[in-house]
Amino acid sequence: MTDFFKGLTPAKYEGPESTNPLAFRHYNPDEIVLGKPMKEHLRFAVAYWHSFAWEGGDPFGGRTFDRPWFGGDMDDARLKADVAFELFTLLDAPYFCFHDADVRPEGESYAKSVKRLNKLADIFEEKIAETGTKLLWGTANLFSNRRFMSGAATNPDPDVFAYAAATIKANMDVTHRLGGENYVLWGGREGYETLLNTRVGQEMDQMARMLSMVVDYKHKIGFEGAILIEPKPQEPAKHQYDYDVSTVYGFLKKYGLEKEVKVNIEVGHAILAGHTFEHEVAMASAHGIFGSIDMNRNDYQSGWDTDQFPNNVPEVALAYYHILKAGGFTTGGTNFDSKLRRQSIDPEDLLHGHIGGMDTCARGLKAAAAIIEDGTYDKFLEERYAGWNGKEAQAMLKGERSLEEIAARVETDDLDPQPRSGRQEYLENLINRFV
Ligand code: XUL
Ligand code: CO
Repeated sequence: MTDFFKGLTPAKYEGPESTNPLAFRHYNPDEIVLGKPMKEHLRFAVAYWHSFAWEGGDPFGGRTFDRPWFGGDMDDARLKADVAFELFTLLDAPYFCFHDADVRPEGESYAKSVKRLNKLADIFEEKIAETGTKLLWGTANLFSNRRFMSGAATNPDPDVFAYAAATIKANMDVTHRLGGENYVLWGGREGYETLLNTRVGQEMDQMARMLSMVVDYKHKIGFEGAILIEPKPQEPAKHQYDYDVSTVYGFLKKYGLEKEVKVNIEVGHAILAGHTFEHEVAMASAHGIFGSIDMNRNDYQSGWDTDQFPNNVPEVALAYYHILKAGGFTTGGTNFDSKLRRQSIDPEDLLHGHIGGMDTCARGLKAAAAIIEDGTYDKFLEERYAGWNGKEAQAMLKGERSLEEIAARVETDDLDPQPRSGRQEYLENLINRFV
């Protein structure tokens, strides 16, 4: 044990009446919701980068956090790993996620960086066995180092493409070795700052080539997890190719990868793309590519990706409603891609952030389950589309009628469809009964 979380004890479920700020009031891991324990629905993960690697800087000021591992050598990396697994244990978090750059100091060469990554993976292997916390997903950081400033897969320099490919390989190997359940690709630099210096067609071909190699390699090494793309419209690049879920789907379809790759959807990224989070989940489900979620929230006034812990139950409830309707998570889970505010400098703040986030998600999940169990809402939707069950409607949908045939029927039957209320206010009131 380190003394980082000195005096803090594992968070326990104490029920909604508890006034203990370090207890769960809604997340009760073993409570059965729609036939299975809450923890199996939610599959929480802690993100290494925000909680252990981020130093609390902003564009106007540097480090505000004072962490004993910020020296950045291999001993510090080991200490960071010790503290990370202590937090997972205090929260009883079933999963964690990391980038290579979060866990190991960069080496002077590719080979040295990989060697260090593998050292950390040895440590993780032991800790996973010891604590039972598992790896939800691994990923490569292909955006912080200056070599990636003009992109990784989409870089105009093929040597950078090669370096990125090698880095992804190393991270897939480690993710596979650690029993990771997914491998994520988020392309913060896969886009452009100005079209003046960019060939978008060529860059998208490069990106698809990289993704195809990732899929091939996954099969070659027998990695059974899902390959996930994480959409985001911009930030850090001014425009990113993985703009939103539907853009990613079109990209996958164009390059024949739509059966191989799914999406990891992040709340804040959905907002930046001008959508709601539930919109992105619903679209992924409709396209058949729903994989996992990065849970957080954006500040609605700021216009950038603030990665705050979630605390809006009605929003989270609608997202979990769509996740449940999509069949729930299989390999995916709820990863807290959420960070403390830079003034929240105490170790205890890491607990407040995660406990509040886990409770918010638990309330959202329970509300979503209650909406489904009640059935009124699903029945409304069923009835709204019931006309499509008719014989002629089905024939139109299946492509058994041409435009001329339909035109003839409209004329013969003298069709005169009457508008029906969409009942938005009724539905908003209905949903409010559960949140
Ligand atoms: C950045 C972001 C990343 C990915 C993993 O906005 O969300 O942390 O989740 O690279
Ligand atoms: Co994310």
